[in-house]
Amino acid sequence: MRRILHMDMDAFFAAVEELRHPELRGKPVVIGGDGDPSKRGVVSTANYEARKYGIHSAMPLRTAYRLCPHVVFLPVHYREYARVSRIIKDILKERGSAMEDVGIDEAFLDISENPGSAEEIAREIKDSINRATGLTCSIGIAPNKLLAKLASDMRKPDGLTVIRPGEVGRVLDPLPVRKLWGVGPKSEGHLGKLGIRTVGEIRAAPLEFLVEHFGESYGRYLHRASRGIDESPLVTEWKRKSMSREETFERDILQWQGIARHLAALCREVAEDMREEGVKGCTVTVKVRFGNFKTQTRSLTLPEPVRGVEALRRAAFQCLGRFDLAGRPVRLLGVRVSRLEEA
Ligand code: TTP
Ligand code: MG
Repeated sequence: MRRILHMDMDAFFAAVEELRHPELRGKPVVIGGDGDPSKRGVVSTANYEARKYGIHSAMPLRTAYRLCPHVVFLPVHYREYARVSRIIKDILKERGSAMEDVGIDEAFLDISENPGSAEEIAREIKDSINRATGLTCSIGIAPNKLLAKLASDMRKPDGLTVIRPGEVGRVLDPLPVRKLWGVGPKSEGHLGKLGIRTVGEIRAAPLEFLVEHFGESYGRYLHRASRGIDESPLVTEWKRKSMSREETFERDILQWQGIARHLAALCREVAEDMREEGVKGCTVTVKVRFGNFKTQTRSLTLPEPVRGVEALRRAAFQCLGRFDLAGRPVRLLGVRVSRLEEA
């Protein structure tokens, strides 16, 4: 049984500013843009005091001011947040578990092999982060990434939530569909028109119905996600890298056949590299540099990771088809596979 931990800092930018300016404690604070609501700009984050007025990330600063004129507005000091973020990530890395670095204030850890109960491990991490930075975070622990991320969001701020395999239905069913990773405002609208507002209602829908309305890949995803099923691996740092080959030609190539031959050869080389490294990857990118040094790329992300030369070549030629090659000599050609995972 896998045990995945998700950590998310509470009101991160605002919390760092409150540390730097203790006089802000207890006041509603908004971080965003130049910190001047009369200028253009959006809210990066609001502390929990300010959220009580309905202020949230991505809202125009002007709107935030209208909702609560006595909010304290501060500009974004990104370098300071990045510095604190590094301290937090180092604490997580020190534990020696595989880590996926998700964003400035978020990470997944695979704690399947760690001794101790989920609660003990989470407490230790929360305490270490708090001692080192003075900040609080929320932690979720569950059998996979999908559920761990949901769990960390359930009791914010300073939360600790464990979802055990037997509780998945009870926890997921009442949640609004938007809480599921991968359900944005568009899908939420589409689901709503079909009378589906909660995760439980997605779960009650037959697979065929979901596939009919959302397509094969996303329909299947919804079917699985609504049951709390997610086998996606952690994307740790080494897996983040890509495998690529490129070739600069002695003479620019104008003939499509020539370009196609070189592209096929590059695909064979990349596929061979991937086989040796034991990896597969979802995103295929083709790079073309033209005779005038103008460089363009076209990418394709596949629902299933590619590994063998055949699948890679098919994807690469789809990318090639999206360049306007007519009458333009090609100087360099490259193929890259990224979003790698273990094969
Ligand atoms: P979040 O973790 O989404 O938000 P948060 O940490 O401020 O609050 P919560 O307690 O709900 O986790 O994002 C982390 C930081 O990323 C946030 O402090 C500011 C920044 N951010 C933006 O700049 N723009 C955005 O739209 C969002 C969502 C976040
Ligand atoms: Mg956060």
